[in-house]
Amino acid sequence: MYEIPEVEQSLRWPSGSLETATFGMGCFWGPEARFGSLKGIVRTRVGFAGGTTASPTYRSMGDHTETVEVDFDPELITYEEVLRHFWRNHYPNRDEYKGRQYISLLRYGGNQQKETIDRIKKEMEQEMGEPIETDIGPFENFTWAEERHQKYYLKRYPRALEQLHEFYPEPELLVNSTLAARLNGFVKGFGSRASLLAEIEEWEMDNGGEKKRLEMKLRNMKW
Ligand code: MHO
Repeated sequence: MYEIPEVEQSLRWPSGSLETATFGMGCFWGPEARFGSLKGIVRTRVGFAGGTTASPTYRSMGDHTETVEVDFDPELITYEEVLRHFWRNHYPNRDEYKGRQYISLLRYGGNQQKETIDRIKKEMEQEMGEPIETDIGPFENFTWAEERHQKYYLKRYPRALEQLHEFYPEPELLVNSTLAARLNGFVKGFGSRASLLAEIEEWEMDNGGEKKRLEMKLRNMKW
């Protein structure tokens, strides 16, 4: 599965079993930051989904769409709430001005998610006052985008990355880090240092020492 950074391994999420949401809402850099800042979102990653082209890459994604995947704890944020954030933060009926690269896309991971989508879509159509044209279908595949696109906004801060290297020595560990997901949102203007410190304070971790390490890292971070 996903390799979790050592410093976050004892973090326990209340529901004990995470759910995944898969969606595209334009360039994937922004939504990864936005969702990464939400309480209950545990991990984020960006990639390509929704098409048939084999081994998509950023330069040749074929019929795939720029997609974000988030693992979330349904006790802290429900799929309903994720969907409302999704539809309220992009316009789902834009032209396919670059083929399928930037279309509004939802992929569901089972019948329960599908039913929730049907229900919240109706609610959002009322709110928007027009029919929603999001491309909706069952999850089939998701290919991770190249390293440089993961936590894209955080990558603009090489000095901070250097300080995070101790916790996340491999690129994949940074992708799978909850703290890095929050920081990627933070540098984009989502959430504040104070709100993040308050959240970490609430995190349930077996080992108090590791929580201290996370807090110290954040307190001492030089941007
Ligand atoms: N090429 C656009 C969007 C990038 S997004 C990963 C830009 O540079 O802003 O498609």
